[in-house]
Amino acid sequence: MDTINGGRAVIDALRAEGIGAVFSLPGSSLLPMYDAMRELGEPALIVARHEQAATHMADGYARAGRRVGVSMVTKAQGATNTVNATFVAYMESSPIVVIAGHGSAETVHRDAFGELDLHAVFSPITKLRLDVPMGARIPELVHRACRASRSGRPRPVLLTIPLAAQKETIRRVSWTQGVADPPAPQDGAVRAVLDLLRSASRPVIVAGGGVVWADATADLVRLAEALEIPVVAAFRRQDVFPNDHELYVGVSNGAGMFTATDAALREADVVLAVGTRLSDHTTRGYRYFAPPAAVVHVNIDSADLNKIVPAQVAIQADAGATLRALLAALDGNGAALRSRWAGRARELRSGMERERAGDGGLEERGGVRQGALARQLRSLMPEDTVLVMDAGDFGLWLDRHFPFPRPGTLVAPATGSTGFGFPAALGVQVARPGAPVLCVTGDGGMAMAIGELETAVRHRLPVITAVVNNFAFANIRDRQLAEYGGRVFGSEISNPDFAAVARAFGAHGERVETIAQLPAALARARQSGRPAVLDILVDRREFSPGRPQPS
Ligand SMILES: Cc1ncc(C[n+]2csc(CCOP(=O)(O)OP(=O)(O)O)c2C)c(N)n1
Ligand SMILES: [Mg+2]
Repeated sequence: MDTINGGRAVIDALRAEGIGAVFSLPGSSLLPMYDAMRELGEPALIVARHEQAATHMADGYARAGRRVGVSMVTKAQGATNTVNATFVAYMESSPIVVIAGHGSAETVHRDAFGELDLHAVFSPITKLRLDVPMGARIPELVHRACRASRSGRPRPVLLTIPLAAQKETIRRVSWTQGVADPPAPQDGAVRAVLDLLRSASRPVIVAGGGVVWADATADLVRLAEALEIPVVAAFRRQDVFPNDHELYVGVSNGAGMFTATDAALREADVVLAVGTRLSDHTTRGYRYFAPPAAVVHVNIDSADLNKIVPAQVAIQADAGATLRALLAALDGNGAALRSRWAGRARELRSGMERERAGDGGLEERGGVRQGALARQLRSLMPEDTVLVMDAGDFGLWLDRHFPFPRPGTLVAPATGSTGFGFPAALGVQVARPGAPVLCVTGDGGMAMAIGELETAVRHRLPVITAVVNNFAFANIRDRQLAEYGGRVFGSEISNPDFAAVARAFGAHGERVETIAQLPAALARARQSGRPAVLDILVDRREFSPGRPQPS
C-alpha cells in the first residue's frame, strides 16, 4: 500500500490545488507539514515575522493571483494573531484558507497549552470552519476548504489540523474535482434590466471587485460602450475599469471624490451595480441610490442583495455571466437606448478632468506635496505596476491622482485596516514574481509591519515601498484639528529614519525630501533589484482632499 503521513497529505492536496506558496510563522504543531514542504520544495514556504502579516500576505497573494492564499499558523497563539487579517479578507471577499495547528482528542476541553475554541473566534470572519478529526480525512478536508473559499463569493475558511493527524500514516489518495459553472442570470431578470434602461435618462454603472474576480473587465467595457453609460468604481476597486477610458468617471470613496463622480451617483435614475456589495463608502453613508432611483444589483452572494439598498431587480449571479447575458440581449441595439442620455458621460468625464487638473497642492511648500507625489509615482512607474495601498489619509490623494489603466493592478483595503499594505504587497510580489509592485503606506502603517522588511529581504521580494511620512496618524490628527477645536492629542508620532531602518535590514533605503529627488531615487530603488524603501518627507500641514479644513 502506498502510504504517507498526514502532513505530507496536506501539502500534496495544496499542490493539487495549484497553490504555489504558503505564508506562515512556525510552531511545533506545524512541523510535519513543514517537513513535507522541505522535502518537496513546493509550495514555497514564505516565513513571516508575525501571523497577521503572514495572513495579509496570503490575502495579497490571493487577490493578485486570483487564487486561494494559504496562511499556516500554530495553535491558539498563532491562530488568534491572524484575526485582523482574516477579518479584512472576509469583508473584502478574498479567498484565504487559514490552516491552524490544533490540540488533539486527548487534550480537548482541558485548557491545554494552546487550546482555544477557534470556531467561536472565527465564526464571524470565515464562511466555513473545518476540523480534521483524523489523518485519513485530510485530503478531503483540505480540498473542501480550498474549494469553499474560492467558490461563490470568495471568503476565508478556517481549517484546523491536530499534530497527531499530521503524524498519522495514511493511504495516499488522489483527488479530482469538477468545477461548477458560476451562476448565470435568468432570462426574465435580463429583460427586466433592459426594460428599466428604456425608462432611464441618467443611468450609471457601479462596478466592484466581483467584476475583477470574474475577470470580466472586457465585458464591462463592451457593455458600457454599447450603452454609453458612465462607470463609477466601488470604493478602493478603481482597477475594475480602465481609468483612461472616456466613460470612467471616478471612484466612490466617501471623502474627497470628484464633483462629477458625486453627480453621476447622486443624479442617477437607474443604477447598474455589478459585483459590489454597495458598502457605506461606495454609497456615501447610504445616501446614494435611494428611491426613486431604480437599482439593479448583481452579486454572487444573495446575502448582499436587498440588504441595505432596495433593488428593483436583484440578480444573484456571477458578474461576468450577467454582463455577457446583457450584451447578448442587447444584440447590438444599444444605440436606440443610449440616445436618451448620449453625451452625459462625456460631460461628466470632462468635468472630472477639469477638476483634477485644477487640484492645488502641487507646488513644493516645506515637504513633498501629496498630489504631486501621487502624480509622479504614476508617471514614473510602468502601466502594469500593481499598487498596494495601506489605509491612511494619503489614499485620498492616490484616488484622485493615481489612475489605473489596467484591470487587476490595485490591491487596497476597503476595510481601512492600517498595517495591511506592506505585508500584502509582499504576497502580491510572490503571486506575480516579475511584476513591478509599488506599496504606498503611511508612517503609521509602515511601523505596524516594519519587521516584515526582514521577510522581504530573506525571500528577495523587490517591492518598492513609498512611506508617506508626515510624523502623524494624520487621518486622526486632521479630524481633531477640524472637529475638536484643534486639540491634537495622541495622533502625532516620532519616527525612525525609515530609509536607514531599511538599510539595517539589508534592503535599499533612501530619504526623499523634495519632489525633484523622487525620479532618481525611484530609479535607483528599481535598479537595486532589492526590496526598497523611500522615506518621503511630506508637508506635515497638508490636509487631504475632502477633509474639513481647520478654521
Ligand atoms: C488597524 C487599524 N488601527 C487604527 C486605525 C485608525 N486609523 C485610520 S487612519 C489612521 C492613520 C494612519 O496613519 P498613517 O499610516 O501615517 O497615514 P496618514 O493618515 O498619516 O496619511 C489610523 C490610525 C485603522 N484604520 N486601522
Ligand atoms: Mg502619517
